[in-house]
Amino acid sequence: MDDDTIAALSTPPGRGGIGIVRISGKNTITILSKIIEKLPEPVVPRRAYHSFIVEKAERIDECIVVFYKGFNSYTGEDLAEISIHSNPFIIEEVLKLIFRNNARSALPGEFTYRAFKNGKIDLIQAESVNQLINANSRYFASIQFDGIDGRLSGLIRKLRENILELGIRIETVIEFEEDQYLRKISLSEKLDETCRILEHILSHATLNETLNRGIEVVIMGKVNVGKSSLFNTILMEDRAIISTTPGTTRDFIKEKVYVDGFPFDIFDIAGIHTGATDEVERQGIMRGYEKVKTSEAVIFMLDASETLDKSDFEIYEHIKNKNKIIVANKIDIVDPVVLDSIKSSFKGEDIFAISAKKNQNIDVIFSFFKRLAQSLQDKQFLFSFNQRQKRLFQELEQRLNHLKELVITKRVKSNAVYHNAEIIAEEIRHAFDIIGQLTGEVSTQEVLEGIFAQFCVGK
Ligand SMILES: Nc1nc2c(ncn2[C@@H]2O[C@H](COP(=O)(O)OP(=O)(O)O)[C@@H](O)[C@H]2O)c(=O)[nH]1
Ligand SMILES: [Mg+2]
Repeated sequence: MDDDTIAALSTPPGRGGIGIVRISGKNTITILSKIIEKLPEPVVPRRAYHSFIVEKAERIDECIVVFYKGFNSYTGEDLAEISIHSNPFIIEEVLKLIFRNNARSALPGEFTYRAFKNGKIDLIQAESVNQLINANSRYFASIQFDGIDGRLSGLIRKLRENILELGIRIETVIEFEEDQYLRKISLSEKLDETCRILEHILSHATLNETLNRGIEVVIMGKVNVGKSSLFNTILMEDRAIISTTPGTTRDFIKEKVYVDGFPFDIFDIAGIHTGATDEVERQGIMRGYEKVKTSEAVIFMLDASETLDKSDFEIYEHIKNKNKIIVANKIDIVDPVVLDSIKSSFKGEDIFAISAKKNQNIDVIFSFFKRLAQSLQDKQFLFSFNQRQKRLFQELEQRLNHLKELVITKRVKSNAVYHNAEIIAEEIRHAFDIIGQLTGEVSTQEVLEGIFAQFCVGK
């Protein structure tokens, strides 16, 4: 099946200036000779040829054809990219014509899968291709691009070399148990170095969902302070129900906004007041606190038109250690004395006066969002993991920590030979196996299929 010649539309389906159809496999050149009106013989790789797609001497569309000779192509095999007009009917006709000439439709991710199979890229890079295509922000896309570029793969190769070296050393110990020379063999330095590489990777990595899904910000405050009004002002639409009856928003509503190209998930939660007797509302409040725990930041809202009460302080206790902005709402109707008293009640905190209803000073919220995005960027995440990679890296960390214990604590001082060498060797083999799973060297067909099935067709 991996021998089949495959074809698919590689640009998004729909109408547009250009659609690119990709063909990959050993029949590529024969197919081109059959469906392209005139192509020189031989076709020069990487040259753009202007011609026409023809079937039985009838022209279907004008095209530009570029041929790539394997191994110097994306997939590593002979590959052609045919640019035609992007119209669903033309594309269907051209694809059917290709399929009639000894090719079949590519499966999701099959082009990238072949690139992986043919050693053009490793699994980490292949996964980055998919994550780049699906990236939701410019920033996230750039991290993925680095993944394709192989920066993470390079470090993993280093880990692999180190672990391999550790393996060789311990196998030597096992093999030549009696030898004097063994006194010189040490694992701890190499192991420390390996741990440092892993630590570097982990400390510069983020789980891509956080940044890609959205930076979560919860609007927090007791009932009727104007949370839903602010939520709507931020979104510039009437999504939340605004009401003068306390406790309208019973659970929470979430919406996405983009600030500086970063996705933010804004949560409008149930109003909070300590005297909430209504069971449903109480649950909403509890869920609000739960949401705050896992969120990136909080907008804590006070009502500047009224004096503070114990609910405000209770909420403050919950959120004071979070990344936050405090806003005093309703400045359009405020008594300046109240605003001053609010400020003096939260000494050391910046309090921004806004009006959610009259859209006054809302800029402070967006500046806050920008600062948040900036602070995330400043953390300089170099890599991003998907769930599969995260699980494997965690497992590797555990294995290496265990190895450290085995190597350091169990070593008998007087005897340089590791008396627990067999266990150490076993643990090193496990670590090595994890590396193989990361790069795809030891992945089963099932695992690979699962990964590439997440791609779209044509990639
Ligand atoms: N004057 C004034 N009223 C506001 C402002 N923001 C909200 N309100 C009013 O306060 C009441 C409660 O607002 P709402 O957004 O539902 O509060 P929530 O319970 O915190 O979600 C409504 O009557 C709003 O019109 C504001 O900036 N100025
Ligand atoms: Mg509300």
